[in-house]
Amino acid sequence: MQFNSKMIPLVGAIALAFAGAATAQDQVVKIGHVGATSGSAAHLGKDNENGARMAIDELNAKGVTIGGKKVKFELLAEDDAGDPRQGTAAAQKLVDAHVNGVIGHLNSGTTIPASKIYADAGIPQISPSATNPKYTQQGFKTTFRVVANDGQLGGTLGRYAADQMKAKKVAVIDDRTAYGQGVAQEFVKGAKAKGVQVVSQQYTNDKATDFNAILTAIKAKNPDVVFFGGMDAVAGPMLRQMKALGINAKFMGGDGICSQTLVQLAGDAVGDDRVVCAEAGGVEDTQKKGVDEFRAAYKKKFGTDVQIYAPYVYDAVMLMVEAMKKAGSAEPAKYLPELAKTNYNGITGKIAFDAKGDIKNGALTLYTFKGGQRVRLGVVR
Ligand code: ABU
Repeated sequence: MQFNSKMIPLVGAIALAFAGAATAQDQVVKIGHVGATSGSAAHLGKDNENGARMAIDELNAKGVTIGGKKVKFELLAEDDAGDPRQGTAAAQKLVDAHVNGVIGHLNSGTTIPASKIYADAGIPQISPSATNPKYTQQGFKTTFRVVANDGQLGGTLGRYAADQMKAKKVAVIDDRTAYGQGVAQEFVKGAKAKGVQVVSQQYTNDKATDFNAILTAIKAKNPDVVFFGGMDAVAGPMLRQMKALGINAKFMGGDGICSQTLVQLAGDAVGDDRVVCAEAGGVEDTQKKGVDEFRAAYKKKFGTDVQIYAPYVYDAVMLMVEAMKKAGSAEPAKYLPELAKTNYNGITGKIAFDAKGDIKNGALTLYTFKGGQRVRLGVVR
């Protein structure tokens, strides 16, 4: 058969069809991702998953060689709905699929039980958002985290309430999840150490919508600040109900409430400078340009804004692949020692791990909301 110019569109179409696919010689490296992509935290789970997809697509477009072989990355994305049982089922599914590494899960309540499954299988896991300290305190060699933990989050917010917001009396609510309970406890410790009085401690759950009883009890104590350990899906309606009850206290929470979505959920009850929250990563002025570029590229690709942790997920994938490149292998046992020695300059900053797998010198970024926008107050270490 003679090649002629009429065949060019056909050749082009075939080339395009194969451009993103692995060739017979390519080594396939499977990266698992797990987050709650259904349920009330679906916007956050999807945000994390999109961060992983950004990294994987970029790596495949650029072309990566590991141990002399061209590699094609595949993202195996699972939904755990924020439920611990579904979290362990998703983890087992990824282990059975022989993933080379896992990024996730979104929630502490799923990340912690899943981490035993990955550890038993020797598969490295990097959490980009689960902040409960227990995750990295279990003695597993496979657990890593690229954000600060609840000790830093809650403690810093407790001290901030005393020092900057001049709070004398605080009320505390948590949603009884591993994250909500943990961050609230740390807030209490931080605030009490500064002489702040905890006038009311109340409990809800991560699916609750009616807070009338607990807010009425809190109103009677007239706190300066209400701290909520939980997620934005619950914090939004809670803020609305605080407003309806005439509770004018400031409102604080950890990273789980620190999304732009809080504004949609709370409406004008979010107020100006009323809410203070913290993201468990510190984007310094010098990194802001890189993160802003990431946000713009993310919006172009997915048609939506970054919620909270997509940039951290992106960095987690990239540093995992760097460890594979350094080891010359994507085999978990071979690249795990390189992962533990990570010294990576990501878009979210410098990432190195301590002996437990937590980020060294972890930082927080404090935010408030003004005019319906999340506004950065500063980075705290
Ligand atoms: N860190 C807030 C959201 C995820 C979690 O730790 O449960």
